[in-house]
Amino acid sequence: MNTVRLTMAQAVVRYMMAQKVEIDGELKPMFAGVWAIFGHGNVAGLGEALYHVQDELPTYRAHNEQGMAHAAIAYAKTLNRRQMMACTASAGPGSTNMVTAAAVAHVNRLPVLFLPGDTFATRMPDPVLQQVENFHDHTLTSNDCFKPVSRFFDRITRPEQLLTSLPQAMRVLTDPVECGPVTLAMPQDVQTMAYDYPEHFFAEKVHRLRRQSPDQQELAAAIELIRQSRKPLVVAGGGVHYSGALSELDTLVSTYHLPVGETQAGKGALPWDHEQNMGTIGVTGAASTNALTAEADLIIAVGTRLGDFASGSRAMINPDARLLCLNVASFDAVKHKGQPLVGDARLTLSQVQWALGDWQPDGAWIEKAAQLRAEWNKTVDIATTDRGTNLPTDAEVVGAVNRAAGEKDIVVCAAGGLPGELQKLWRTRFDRGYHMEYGYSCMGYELAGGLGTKMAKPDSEVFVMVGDGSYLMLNSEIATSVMLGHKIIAVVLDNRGFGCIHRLQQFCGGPGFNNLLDDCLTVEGGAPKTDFAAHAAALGARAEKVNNIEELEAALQRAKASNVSYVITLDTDPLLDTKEGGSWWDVAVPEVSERSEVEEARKRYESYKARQWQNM
Ligand SMILES: Cc1ncc(C[n+]2csc(CCOP(=O)(O)OP(=O)(O)O)c2C)c(N)n1
Ligand SMILES: [Mg+2]
Repeated sequence: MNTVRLTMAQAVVRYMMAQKVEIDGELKPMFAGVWAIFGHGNVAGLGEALYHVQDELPTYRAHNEQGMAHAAIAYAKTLNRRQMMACTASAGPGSTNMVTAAAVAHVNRLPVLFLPGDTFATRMPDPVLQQVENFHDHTLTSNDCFKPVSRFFDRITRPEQLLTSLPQAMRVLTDPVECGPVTLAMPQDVQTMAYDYPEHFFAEKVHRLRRQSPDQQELAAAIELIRQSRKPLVVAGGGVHYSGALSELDTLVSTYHLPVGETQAGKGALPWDHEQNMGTIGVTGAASTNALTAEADLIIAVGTRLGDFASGSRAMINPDARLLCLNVASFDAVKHKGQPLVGDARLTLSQVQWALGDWQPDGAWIEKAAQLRAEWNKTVDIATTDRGTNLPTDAEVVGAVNRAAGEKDIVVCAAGGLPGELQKLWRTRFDRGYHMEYGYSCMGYELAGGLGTKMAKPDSEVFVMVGDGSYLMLNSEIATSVMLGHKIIAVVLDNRGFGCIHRLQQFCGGPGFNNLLDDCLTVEGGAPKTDFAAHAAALGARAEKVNNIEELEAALQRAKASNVSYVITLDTDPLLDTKEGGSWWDVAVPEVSERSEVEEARKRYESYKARQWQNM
């Protein structure tokens, strides 16, 4: 057998470069690049290996490990999980900085290859700098924190273990059911150890999306269920995108006049103005879709995890409704009181289409849906119109950014009040035009996620909408976007605090406490006013502050003309959000309190819990 003598780190890199993906008949590299922040845990091993292959597999230097992993996650999401990136960090803090990002990837089912440096396998120099030294278990290192948030975890303690570990890693990264983060912990000494690897291990490997056909019995039962329905509603989740089932969904819902509600991850599955698109569903959903959800006799959930935001914490769904769960993962297909239909969305939707024959929902249901949809579209028009005040609402800002966005442009967001406003109000005809990380809703995803999105779609303008809280939590990848020349446009909505949590606190009967900066412990005179424009400019971006929506519209044009990342900041109202649409969200309220407001909130809470119980 022909062999090649490589270090373990060199072998990992060479294997990564051999992985290809076929997209629309074209072969592309599976790994578009490696994000790296070096330290003693990876600079000599992986660092040396990456240095020699820069032309083929670029290494990107970031400023924060969590941020770079957010960029990798956003890249994979934008490309529907078909291409991805790896992230390597030094042993200890560099690597544990990526644990939160691994959780983001895990909950959103997005592939990232994490290569954290690890302490010496030989343990000869122990304890090394940044080794946590677990007192009771010597096999534990800080990288064990990745275990609960990785779909596959291994620690490579001998170079030949790659021969069996890397194929498993690739299986998980490319499998539509298992897909998620993979962590291969890399002890720094083992990274540098040489081994005679068989040449064939590095032969080009082409990955193609595995499409699972539905089981014919499950399909027959599903068809039966649909044929019995008079008032059906389809829920489109992220799985519709990942399966590339857009046109199959369109054909099915157009043929049978099925109203569709989109989840946060599903938004964009149909163009916003498609006749069957009722708007979004759930806690931050459209009034139209939510009214239909409360009345539908059948919910056909396609490719969704059915999280609380989609189901209105279960209190919104008609308790007498049946639920059909079409999902590639049986894990998701059995949720709620669902009847499972396990299979790839694209294949299964077209098989459902063929089998339904001449069935149609009730005419009155179709009419009702059309009417509710028209009403909701008017509501959105009004909410996003500039009212000319000096302290605009998030909704007015969403309107301005949406008007500035072209057909192929993308909005990116993750946490705060904005995800709710955007889910209700943002309009796109581009299937990947709405990029919301609302599985983990991780503050600090936004700016770094915008960078990864831009790297995946360089021809699209990427608008990052971010609150002052999220901006201050993680903004360092603005500097990376400038350094790499991947331009993002960020709009910072400064309402001087955690506006959405303040509103939630009030809804739960609490007084303003520790959310808005004015309600926090500060020095006399209050918290300093952050100059976001000056901050972004200091990181190398172009930046300006505007005072109202009119000025924002003009600034957005300057931002579009810029070839460098551009940050626009404006003061916004912390108290006002869009009241129309939406539904209850289960956030537990204290059973006893000295505050009468809390007791009232508890009573309201219990009434919703009773409704939720009907759907358990
Ligand atoms: C990492 C992280 N920490 C805490 C939270 C809980 N949380 C959700 S939104 C929010 C406030 C966000 O503030 P900002 O970005 O200013 O948006 P706003 O609520 O003002 O719209 C907090 C603390 C979170 N989602 N992520
Ligand atoms: Mg805020």
